Amino acid sequence: MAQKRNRDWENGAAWSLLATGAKAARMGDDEPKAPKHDDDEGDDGAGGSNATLLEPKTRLKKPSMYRVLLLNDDYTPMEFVVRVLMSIFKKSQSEAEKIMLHVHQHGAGQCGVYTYEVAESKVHRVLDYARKNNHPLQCTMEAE
Ligand code: TYC
Repeated sequence: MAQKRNRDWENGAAWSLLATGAKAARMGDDEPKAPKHDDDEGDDGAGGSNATLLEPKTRLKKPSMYRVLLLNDDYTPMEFVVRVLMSIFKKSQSEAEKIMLHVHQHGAGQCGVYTYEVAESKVHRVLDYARKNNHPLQCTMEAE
């Protein structure tokens, strides 16, 4: 096995990617440590049989997530909003109708949760599509 993934988002632990041979990642061990050598003293580095030159260890941060919201207005047709939800947010017809009605009744509603760039792109696509079709539909994003 070339790599071992340790996914523990729910537990608040670091998201880590370890190369084989690295010392085991321990829960809650978030701070990078200096590479540990088995023989720190007295070795010339030229041929220790089990010397570890590097312990490759890449620690990845859990990405911040953003919810994309649709806002209600009095003019955008319901069918148009459903089409937006299906085409841009990949909702089924029934999910799209449910979200559209929620927005219609409550003033705003969540279309999905994405990383920053994906959320931003979806907001732009909604606004462009609405503007091209002369609808005042508004869409925004906020940190989760
Ligand atoms: N309120 C709109 C209407 O009655 C429908 C609508 C729903 C508009 C959701 C925008 O995000 C929206 N035609």
